[in-house]
Amino acid sequence: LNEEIVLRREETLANMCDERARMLQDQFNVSMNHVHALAILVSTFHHGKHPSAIDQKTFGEYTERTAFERPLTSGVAYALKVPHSEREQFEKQHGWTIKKMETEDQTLVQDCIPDNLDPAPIQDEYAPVIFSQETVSHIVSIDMMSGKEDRENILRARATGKGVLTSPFKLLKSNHLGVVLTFAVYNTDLPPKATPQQRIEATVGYLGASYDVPSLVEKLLHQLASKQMIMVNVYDITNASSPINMYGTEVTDTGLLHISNLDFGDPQRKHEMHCRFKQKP
Ligand code: WA2
Repeated sequence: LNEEIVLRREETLANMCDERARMLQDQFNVSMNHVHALAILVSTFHHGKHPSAIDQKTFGEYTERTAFERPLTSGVAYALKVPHSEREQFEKQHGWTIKKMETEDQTLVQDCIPDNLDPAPIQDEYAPVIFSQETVSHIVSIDMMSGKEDRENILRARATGKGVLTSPFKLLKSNHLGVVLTFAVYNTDLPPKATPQQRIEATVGYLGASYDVPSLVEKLLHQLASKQMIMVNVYDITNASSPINMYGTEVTDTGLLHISNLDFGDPQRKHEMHCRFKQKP
C-alpha cells in the first residue's frame, strides 16, 4: 500500500529526471556537432582560400543565421594562433593591438569594451579573437590565452583534435557561470594519425562557443510541462570532492533525490543532473 506509493513516486522522479538529462545532453551534442562544422568552415574558406572568403561581416551573418542549429550556445567566435614573432605584423594588418583578458580581477574587465583593455603583455604566442557572432562581439581582439580557463581549453583542444570543455567559470559580460567549448583548426598538412606535437605545430586557430548555462538550461526546462513539479540542479562533478553548481538554487533538502548522468562529450569532464520533487508527499 504505502510502499507501492513510494515506489511509484521514485519511478516518476527517475523518469522525469532522465528525460530532462537526455534532452539537455542531446541539445548539447547537436550544438557541439555544429560548432565542429564551423571549425571546418573556417578551415576551408578562411585558411583554404587565397584570398580568404571569410571576413568579420560574413562570419557574423553566417553564425547569426545558423544560430538555431546551436541550441544552448550564447555565441561563437574564432581566435587566430599568433606567435610572438608575428605580433607586430598582425596588429598592423588588423589596425588594433592584442588585448589582455584580466583573470585576477574580472570585475573590472566585465564592463570594459576591448578598447579600454590593456595590451597583452609579451608571450610566446597569442590567440586573439578575429571573428565573432554579434552576441559575443565584446571578445574581438582579446587574447584568449590570457584567460586561465580559455587557455587550458586551447592547449587541450589543439593537442587532442577533440572538442573540449572548460570547467564552469564566469564568462565575460555575463553574471552567470558558463562553459566554453573549443575545437582547434589545423592547416592541411596534418597527417591522419598525428601526434600531439604534430597537431600543435599544424594549429592555425581555435573555434569556440560559449554556453551561459543557467539561462539556457532555464529556457530548455521551461519548454517542458510539469516544470513546477520538480527542482533541477546541474553539477560539474569533475572534482568529486567539490562539485560545482552550474544550474539551480543550492539545496539542503534531504527528501527524495534522483541523480541522472550527463555526458557532454568531453571525457575529462563529468556532469550530473539532480532532481527533487518540490512538494512533499
Ligand atoms: N567566449 C565568450 N565569452 C567568454 C569567453 C569566450 N571564449 N571566455 C570568457 N568569456 C574563441 O576557444 C576559443 C571563446 C574562446 C574561443
